[in-house]
Formats: sequence, structure tokens, C-alpha cells
Amino acid sequence: MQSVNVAIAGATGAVGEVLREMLVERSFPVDQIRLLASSRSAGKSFEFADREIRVELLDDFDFRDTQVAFFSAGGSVSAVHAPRAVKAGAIVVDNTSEFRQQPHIPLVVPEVNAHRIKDGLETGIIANPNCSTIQMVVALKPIYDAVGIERINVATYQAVSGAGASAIRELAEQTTSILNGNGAEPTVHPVQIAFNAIPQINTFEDNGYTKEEWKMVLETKKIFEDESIQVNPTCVRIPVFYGHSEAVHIETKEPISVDFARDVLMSAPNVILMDEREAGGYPTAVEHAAGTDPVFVGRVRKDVSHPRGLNMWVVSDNVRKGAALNSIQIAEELLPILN
Ligand code: NAP
Ligand code: 3JM
Repeated sequence: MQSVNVAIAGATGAVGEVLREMLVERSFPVDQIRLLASSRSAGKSFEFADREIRVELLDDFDFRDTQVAFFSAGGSVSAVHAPRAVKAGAIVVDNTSEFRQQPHIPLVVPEVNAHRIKDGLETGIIANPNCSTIQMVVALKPIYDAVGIERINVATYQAVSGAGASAIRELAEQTTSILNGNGAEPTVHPVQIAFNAIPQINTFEDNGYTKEEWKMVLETKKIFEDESIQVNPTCVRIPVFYGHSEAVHIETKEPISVDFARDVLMSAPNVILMDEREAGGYPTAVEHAAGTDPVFVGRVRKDVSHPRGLNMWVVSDNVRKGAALNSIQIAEELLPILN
């Protein structure tokens, strides 16, 4: 495969770090790599595939020699610089929520709607969904295809890495401080995160849902290309560093048995079913998801309160499959069709 010039905007962040690692890990055919960030980090250097690469200022960067640009520096940064990159000829894989709901911009999870990737050649931007949406739709796709899904009730248990490097630091510092008998003043999370569970991720919408929850509603409909699918999320931040967990309760269109659900999950791409009804016979964020690529599913069982209800537990690394890995998978499928 021909090598391409790659830029990462937000290369020093929690997502940027894993993008750097995973491009090398997956032998993505990189010719030149350019690492971009703000003036806070410009001039620092990082190793990339045995090369020492200096971080450059995104504001000044000329994208004319870049074929693929990964953006993970926040929505307002993408709003300004992604269109500029596209104008210069790059294809942007954007990790922020900035473009996800624009009708012509594809919103892609390769296991679910890879057919949309080629639309990115027209728009120049392909949007990567929110981490919580990605792992949920990967797990639900085989069931959606088999029997249809009418409604999804989901409660998330989300790791602090989803809120960036400063949130990771805050959990570590608060934990140490509290264990040393001192207090914990929240600065990144809205309230104390150590030893707590916070039912707020991002700001509130007028309808009482948070932005994170509302992203799951809109993104799920767009990815499945199904406006009729009902999604009812509650998103909760918990004191875990890496790996989001989700209790997912679905109402299918046709009835589905647990055995059949297990069969279709077992043959689904990048899904691992871990469902033994005994202590430890299910996936957890720390033991299975953190640092790995699959979407793990366990606790599959009939919902006793609904004739077409099914429950499951879905766990994945939010920074890998939830962000960096999904973006790289998109770029990998894009490469053969780039001219
Ligand atoms: P982070 O750890 O806080 O890192 C932010 C990155 O953006 C850093 O590299 C930072 O560079 C850079 N940056 C910030 N402002 C900038 C500016 N004005 N110009 C250039 N670079 C700037 O956050 P993160 O967790 O990596 O997330 C970054 C973004 O990715 C989020 O804001 C979100 O939009 C998106 N995200 C998406 C997902 C997903 O599920 N798809 C998950 C997490 C995050 P400095 O070192 O110079 O500060
Ligand atoms: C995950 O400042 C920002 O715009 C970033 C907010 C954010 C987002 C987002 O809206 O892009 C933080 C963490 C996401 C996301 O993936 O939706």
C-alpha cells in the first residue's frame, strides 16, 4: 500500500497519544508524520516509529502536503482548522462532535456503516462518533440486522480518560489526596470524581438530558440510518481510568432468544462474547477493555419485564475503539480509494 503523509491535530492529548501509538502498532503506511497542538506544546518532541518528531503549532500549519489529517483537539479547533485542511487537499477524520450532525458528512463506525466512508471523498471530512455510541452500536449491529431494534435504554459507566488528560490527572490527584487524609477540590469534573459516580457528562440540554446523552440519541439514529430507533441514555462518569462500561437494555422488533443473540454476537466482527454465569464470567473495563481493541459483551439475558426485551453489558477501551482505533480503521478503509 502506498504511504501517505499524516497529520495529527491534538497530538499531545489523551486521544492524540493513542493515535500516535496505534498508527505504529497497526503499521499504518505513514510517510511523513506531523504532530500539531497549541503553543502550550509546540516545540516538545515525541518518538514516532523510531523517529523524533517535534510538535508544531496547528495555527500556522500548512496542510498542502497532508493526505490524511486526524483531528482530536476539541470542537472549536476542528471548526476552524478542519475546513482549512480540506481546502488544502487533506481528508480529515474528525474525532470531535463538530460535524457529526451535518447531513452530508458521514458518521462512521466501520463494523456498522463502512459503506459511508467513500462519501468522505466528496465532503473531505469523515466524523468519528462519540466513544459511548461507538461501542454500543458495534455490539448492537448483529442484533439489529437479525431481528431489528425498536428501543434502547442505556446507562453508561464512563472512564475519566474520555474527558482528556486533565481529567485523568484529576482522578489520580484526588485519589491520592483523599487517601492521605486531605480534601479534593474539583476543577475538571463538576464535583469530586474520586470514590464517586457523577450523573453528568458535559453540559445540560433544555430537555434535561446532558450533551453526552443527546449525542448517543442522535448518533445512533444516524449510524443505523434509522430515525425510528428510540434511545434513552443516562451517562455517568466513574473513577476508572480507561474503559467505558454500559448496561444496555433493548426492545427488539421481532422476539429473540438468548441463545440466538449469543450466536450472532459470537460471529460479529471485533465483538468478544464473555458470558459465563459465574463469578468473573463477564468483561470488565480494567481486566479486559483497557489497552485492547475489541468490544466485549457479557451478561446477556432476557428482560423479564418485556416480551421482546434483552439485557447486556458492553465494555470497550474508550480511547482506542472509542476514538483513536475507530479513526484509524476509517483511514485504513479510505487508503485504497484515495487518489
Ligand atoms: P486532551 O487530552 O485535553 O487533549 C487536547 C489536545 O488538543 C491536546 O493535544 C491539546 O494540545 C490540543 N489543543 C487544545 N486546544 C488547541 C488549540 N487551540 N490548538 C491546537 N491544539 C489544541 O483531550 P482528548 O481527550 O485528547 O480529546 C481531544 C478531543 O477529541 C476532545 O475535545 C473531543 O472533541 C475529542 N474526543 C473524542 C472522543 C471520541 O469518542 N470520539 C473521545 C475523546 C475525545 P496542547 O498540548 O497544546 O494543549
Ligand atoms: C468527547 O471542547 C470540546 O469541544 C470537546 C468536548 C468533547 C467531545 C466533543 O464534543 O467533541 C469531549 C469529549 C467529545 C466527543 O467525542 O463528543
